[in-house]
Amino acid sequence: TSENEYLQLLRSVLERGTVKEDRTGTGTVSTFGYQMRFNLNEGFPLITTKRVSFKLVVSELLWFIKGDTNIRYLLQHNNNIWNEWAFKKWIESTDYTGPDMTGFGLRSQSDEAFNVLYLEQMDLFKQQILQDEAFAEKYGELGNVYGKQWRDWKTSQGESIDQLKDVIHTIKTNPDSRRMIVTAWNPEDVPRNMALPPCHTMFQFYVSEGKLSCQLYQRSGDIFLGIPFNIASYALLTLLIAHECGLQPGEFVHTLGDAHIYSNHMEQIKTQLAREPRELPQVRINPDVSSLFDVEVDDIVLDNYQPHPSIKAPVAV
Ligand code: DHF
Ligand code: TMP
Repeated sequence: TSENEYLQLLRSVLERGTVKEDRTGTGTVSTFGYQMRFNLNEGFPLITTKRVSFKLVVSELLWFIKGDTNIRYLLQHNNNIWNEWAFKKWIESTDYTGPDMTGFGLRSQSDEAFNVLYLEQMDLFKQQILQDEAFAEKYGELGNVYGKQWRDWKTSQGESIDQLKDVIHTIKTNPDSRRMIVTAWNPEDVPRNMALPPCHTMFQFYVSEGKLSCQLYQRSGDIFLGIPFNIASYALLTLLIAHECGLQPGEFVHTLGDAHIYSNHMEQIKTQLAREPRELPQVRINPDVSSLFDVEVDDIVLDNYQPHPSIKAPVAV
């Protein structure tokens, strides 16, 4: 199945990658420039050699599509994948008066006593985001990340551009266009205004023979944790837009810049590579919903997903 594209990436970086330090202090093995292709008619590319939570993929994607950049929505959907980056802004603020959390990402992995304190503070933080709207507005905000740039890019004239709406309009009215691009990389905002500069930087659509394809350029990819989510997320976005535009799905092409395996994911990857990929699942979209902007969590159903067990790994902050 097309899962082999992903397993090949793992093997290729293990074989050809070079050791490289990184921002988080974790250390990686890395390569530069790589491309995978997923035929969306061969099943939905949700990795089966470990369990990937499709629910989390769906709620994160709907959060982007809504243009939301506050983790409150994610927490309301039991999605914790962006917590660390909001928490980091909170503990670095002057309003935070708890125990020192500097460097919590690495310290929580090496110091068990600290980890207990960290989990306690993280829990308090999550509760406060959920219960206190004013607090959430201030500290749940990740800045001008994906949702903002996709739906409400601010021009120098103070106008707003809805890139996602515009690109859907072009797919419907001028499908041969070679300009169907959405970019999250806003060079004005990157150094000022973001918890994490966008990893999935820009994507382009392509229509041929009634099929919609999508290519993503991802500048930086955490091969074990992030990339399985990114593949599923963009594959789903392509299905949803094809559904709205009355097209069949084509391919998802995933192009990577710095593709890396973190040094503390090596054991996990060996476990995963020893497993046999299984048949890919399928995704069904509620036929009664046509607009991408009306889709809700329950309109998307995953069938026949029988993965190997999940494999835990620490995320580099
Ligand atoms: N930083 C780094 N270093 N790697 C990332 O993949 C990453 N991804 C971000 C933000 N920053 C990042 C957003 N996406 C997980 C998956 C995707 C994601 C963030 C985190 C993650 O930890 N997944 C785990 C557990 C998920 C759960 O059940 O909560 C997994 O096993 O897939
Ligand atoms: P960086 O900004 O220093 O590149 O760090 C970002 C890390 O997060 C890097 O390991 C890539 C990873 N990442 C993904 O792989 N996918 C994602 O969707 C996101 C947001 C991050």
